[in-house]
Order: sequence, then C-alpha cells, then structure tokens
Amino acid sequence: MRVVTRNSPATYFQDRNGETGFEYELVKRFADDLGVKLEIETADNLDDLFGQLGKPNGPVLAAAGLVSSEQRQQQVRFSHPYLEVTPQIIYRNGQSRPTNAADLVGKKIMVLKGSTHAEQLAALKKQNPAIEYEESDAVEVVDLLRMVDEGQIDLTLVDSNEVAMNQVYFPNVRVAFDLGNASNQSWAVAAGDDNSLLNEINSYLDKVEKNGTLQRLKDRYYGHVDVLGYVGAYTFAQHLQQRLPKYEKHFRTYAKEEKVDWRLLAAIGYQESLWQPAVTSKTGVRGLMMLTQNTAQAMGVSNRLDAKQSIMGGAKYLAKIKDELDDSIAEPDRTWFALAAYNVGTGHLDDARTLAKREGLNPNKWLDVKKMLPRLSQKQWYSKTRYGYARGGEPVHFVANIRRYYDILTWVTQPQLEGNQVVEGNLHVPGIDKTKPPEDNPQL
Ligand code: BLG
Repeated sequence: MRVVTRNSPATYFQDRNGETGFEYELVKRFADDLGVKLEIETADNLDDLFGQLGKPNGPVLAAAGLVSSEQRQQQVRFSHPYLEVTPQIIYRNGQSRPTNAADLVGKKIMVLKGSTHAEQLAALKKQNPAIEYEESDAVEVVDLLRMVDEGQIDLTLVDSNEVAMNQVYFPNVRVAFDLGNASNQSWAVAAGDDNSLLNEINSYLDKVEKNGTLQRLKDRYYGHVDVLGYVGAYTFAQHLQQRLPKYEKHFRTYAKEEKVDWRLLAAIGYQESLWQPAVTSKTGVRGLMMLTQNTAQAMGVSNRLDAKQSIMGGAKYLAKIKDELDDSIAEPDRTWFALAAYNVGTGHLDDARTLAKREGLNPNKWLDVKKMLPRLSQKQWYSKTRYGYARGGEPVHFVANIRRYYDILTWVTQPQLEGNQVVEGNLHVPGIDKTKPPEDNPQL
C-alpha cells in the first residue's frame, strides 16, 4: 500500500530505529491489519501531495494531518476524523499579543501554501483587505514556528496539535488566540466511486478509537504540553538550546563507549539535573547525572560535579545495570527496567518484579511492574519483600519523564536533519544555525 505523507515531527520522520511519527504509526498498524506491505512517500508541499494522490498508479492514501475543507472535498474523499485540532495564531514571546483578527493588520504573516490556513486567511482578507500574508511552499510547519521563534516573521497560523508537539523546541513561540472553530484531521483517498478502501479505513479508524490505540498515539506524540505544561515545554526548549550543546559531545562519547543510546543518556541527564552539573539533591546525590557516592566510586568518578565525569559514570552505570538484568526481560521493556533501576536500585526493582509475579502479573513487562513499584512504600507490601521500603513512586515518574524527553530528542537528532547520517557533534536544534559562529547565534 503506497501512502503519501509529509516529513514533519507531527507526521513522519526517520530516527535511528527507522521510520516513526504519528501518521506513520497509525498507517503502519492499518497496513499490518490488512496484511499488506507499507510504502511511504513524502511530498514536498501540499499541492504536490494532492497532485500525487490523483495520479494513476500513484499512492492510494494520504495520511498527512489533513483537515477536510470544502475546497479539498472537490478533489479527494476524506475518511472518518481521527484528530480534532484548532487553528491557532502564533506570535513571539515579548511582542504584543494579538487578540483578534483586526490585530493581524500590519503584521508579517506566513502560512503553508495550499493549506486550510491559507484558505482561512483568504476568507479573513475578504472582510478585512488590510490583512497581508504570504503563502510558502518551501517550508514545513516546524519552519514556520522556527521563523516566529527567531523573529523572521511576526505571526503564523498552525493547528493546535503542531503547537503542542513543537513548543518543546521553540522557547519563544506562544499561542495568541484560536482562529475559528475546531476542525478534524482525516486521511484522504483519491476521488472516485470505489469505496472499498475508504470503508476499510473507516472501520480501522473506528476500531483504534474504541480500543484506545488512537488515544495512546495522541498522548505520545501530541501530549508534550499536557505532560510538561506550557512552562515546562518552553523551558525544555530553552535548555535544549542553551544547555544541551555544552554536554552533547560527552553524551555521545560515553554513550558510544557503553553502547547505549546517547539521547537516552541525555534524557536521563535532563530528568536528573535539567542539564546542570552542580546540583545536589536533599539526599546528597550530586551532579548532572545524580550519582550517589557509592555509584560514583564504583564507576571511577572522583569528582561528581564535573559534567564529563558525571556523564561517563552515568553511562557506565546504565550499561552495567542493563546488562545485569534478567535475560528474560526483552526490549523495549529492558530499557525501561534499566532506567527504573538507575533510580531505585536493582534490589528494589527485583522486589517489585516478585510482587508482580505474586499478583499473577508479568514480571518482565514494565506496564505490570510499574503498578507494583509504588507498593514498596506501603508497609503491608514492603514488609514482605527482601529489600524493604523504597519510595517506589519515584522510579515510575522517573521512567515516564525520561521516555517523554527521549521521544522529544528523537526528532531533533533524526538522520534526515543530520544530513542523512548521524554526524557527531551535529545536533540539529531547530532555530540554531550551526554553520554560524556563536556570536551570530544569540540562542547559544
Ligand atoms: C540511585 C542510585 C542507585 C541506588 C539508588 O539510588 O540514585 N543511582 C545512581 O547513583 C545513578 O545506584 O541503588 S542501590 O545502589 O542499589 O541502592 C537507591 O539508593 C538518583 C538515585 C536517587 C535519586 N536520584 C538517580 O536517579 C535521588 O536523588 N532521589 C532524591 C530526590 S530528593 O532530593 O529527595 O528530591
């Protein structure tokens, strides 16, 4: 099944493990259900995408965060909706906040060519001819947000899901106001009389809506702001630009040495210290990777406040505990277990696995064991374990947060943005032009 989409964090991109993205995951499951092979093609812009869909022997389906507008319905047929989005006017923090359509006058506005947002602005301009805007087919939604972030344009109009996902990369991007009502994203198939594919799509979408799959994908891809909050999201973006570049090299070096994913290591570092080398917890745990004195000693770290040493120690420790886990624990759960052990220790993790077994749950599944961990802080449960009391809620949050940061880091470090290969020291943080010296990059 040939499917056309766009390369963007909200739809489809490549990471080190292969293809990923919200649309990709949704459409891959559909292909698997049908028992057919999936072939993804990407279009350069929306006109190109709709053009390809109409071609004989072209792709049969477009899965690209498309909103079904009246204009588009003359060209293609839309499936049942799977995501409700609201168009939002975006401005730069520090500028005066527009609050209504009249405030768009005199502003430099850019939207994607051929988008429903361009249709919306055209309609507004009819009522208020003083509104000026530019349509571009050379950019993606992330570029529009970056341009607002950097002050190259004043405003853009994008869908709420894109904002929720991208706020974590652009510290200065803010929502001004919702422009119009919510609309629905759907898949599109070429115009015609044969409804067989459309019927299959619709029953698949109904199914994933009912069984919770759709919600899980939404939480994973578009839940950044829900989980981190707006402040947390743009604070992350700020730290991504200002702090991570200082330590990226060490993360890459020691991750490689220990054969762990550097983005996972960086995500741990963010969870532990917000990438700050001089922090100390209430319990005396210290440094960028928050090593206990024992761990530091065992890993050969003499100065925990030295970022390089801390990252080296954290990488070694992560690799060690992962290696020591029971062989019966398979990936990706194995990684989540290793993270939990990093935080709570292997002994307490084993206790939680034993509790899971006793409850008839699967001790090799993170989903099951994470239900048991909080019991380690309740006497009725911990009194019957080998290692006793632990603040078992902490590793559950710890793992959830790190997975979130890890997901966020996969987009900025995907091979496409790194010149089709993962290049050392070439982290592409949108908004930073690494070809320029730091003095030309105020964000650095
Ligand atoms: C971890 C150690 C584990 C240790 C557990 O504590 O530290 N991990 C590291 O040093 C990397 O080795 O396991 S044990 O050796 O088997 O006992 C349990 O003691 C660190 C945790 C503790 C936590 N942060 C890394 O995640 C922490 O600092 N908690 C206190 C937070 S607060 O100050 O109370 O808010």
